[in-house]
Amino acid sequence: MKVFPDNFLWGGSIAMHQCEGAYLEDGKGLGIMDLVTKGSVNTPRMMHQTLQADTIYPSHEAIDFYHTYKEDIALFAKMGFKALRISIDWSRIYPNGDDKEPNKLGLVHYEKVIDTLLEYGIEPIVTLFHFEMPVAVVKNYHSWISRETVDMFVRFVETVGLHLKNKVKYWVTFNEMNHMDPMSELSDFFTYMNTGYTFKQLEDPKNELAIMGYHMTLASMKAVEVLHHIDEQNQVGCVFGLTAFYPKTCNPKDNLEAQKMQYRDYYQIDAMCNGAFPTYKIKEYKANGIQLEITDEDHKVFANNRLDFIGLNYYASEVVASSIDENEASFFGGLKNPYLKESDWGWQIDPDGLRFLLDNLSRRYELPIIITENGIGAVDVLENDGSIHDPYRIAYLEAHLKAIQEAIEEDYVDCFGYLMWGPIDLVSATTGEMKKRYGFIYVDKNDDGTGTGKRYEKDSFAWYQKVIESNGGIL
Ligand code: BGP
Repeated sequence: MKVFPDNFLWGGSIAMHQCEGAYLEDGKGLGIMDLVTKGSVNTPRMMHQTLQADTIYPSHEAIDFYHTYKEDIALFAKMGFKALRISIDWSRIYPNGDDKEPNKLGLVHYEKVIDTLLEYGIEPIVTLFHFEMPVAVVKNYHSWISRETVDMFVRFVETVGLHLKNKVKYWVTFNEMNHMDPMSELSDFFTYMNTGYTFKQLEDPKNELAIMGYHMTLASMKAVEVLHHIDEQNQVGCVFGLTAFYPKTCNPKDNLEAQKMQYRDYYQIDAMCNGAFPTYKIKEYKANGIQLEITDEDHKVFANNRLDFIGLNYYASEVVASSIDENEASFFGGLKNPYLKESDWGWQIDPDGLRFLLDNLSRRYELPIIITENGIGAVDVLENDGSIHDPYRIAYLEAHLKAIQEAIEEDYVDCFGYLMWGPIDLVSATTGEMKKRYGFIYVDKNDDGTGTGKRYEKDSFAWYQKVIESNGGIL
């Protein structure tokens, strides 16, 4: 196969609340993801107001990356990674959000992680909000409902941006805030991950979710402003988690439904790339009795801080129809697609959906795009000899990489990197399980907290090494 563009950023993506553990070490404050239980494919994770025994594993220990980062990064380097996307957990830097001074131990820790990456020539890509909000910000400031939270977040971004100046060039403001559209069916758990609130805890969910979505969008754009101000070389993007939606039939009503679902994910990208909060959204809110407070200052922020790139998280596609029979429903509530297979967790595997979205984003915004997450959660078996055979993972990744190559070659998409999700097994965000594994590296940890924590190379490890070495030529 034709090789990928020069300097293509091959690598992986992880989030600290899913791998670090050490949840109260070195002055870290309690984060919203420290208060959730483990779930399963059928049972959503539960949120607690206080710490309970069943919240303790896996998130509080996770894979102990806080202490093992050196060894783990050495393994990423062995695979030939050119880039690693990590997050910086807000609650390690400002444990309460409004602390007078940042927590130095937190800053020093992340600087060491980044120095380790740089020693191996791995480009750090830093996400500033990956569901990692101090619980105190929810309790004392009502999360994103308050504008003070926007200011606190921007101060956190500035602190980190200044501390890591000249070390980090690629920044991601937020991960998947697009699941915050109050006008469509939302997942309660995604709302919690973004805001620390479940639906039940909100007085007027539609209104409050609209305000929070707006404030997060504004916070993202202010973060772009601050990071460009700190260093004009900084490249700042935002990550969106998109699903490709297909109409069930050629009934025009099904097509309208599919388009509606697709557009659901775009209002914040429109805001961040088009220089204004979209008029269609303001009108839609107004028609539903929702009034946003948009100041003159906000208008300026929108006008002057376009993103430098778009990050795309992609896992699956969905089929929708104007009316759905519940028996036909797939994992995400859409319909099962008879042309596709699904993962052990019911996510429909569809590389063409990735090409569809890449082309779509590229034509809408004409910005460089990086795949910031893509992968398959599966049950892996550790054999007695320490090997793990995961041909399903290789097949999934290979098919998606081919789709990206087609998007670059045939649709002229400017895609500058591929960061596979979860290059090392970590705690699943939606279910809290360890057994839903994504990695090239197996971690001997189980859902009940047992296991040695030892790392093993799966078959896909050597495969990805060859992919990177050949710049995609072996695909
Ligand atoms: C994305 C999140 C990640 C990650 C991934 C896989 O939405 O950004 O944090 O976890 O999904 O999902 P899961 O871990 O639930 O399988």
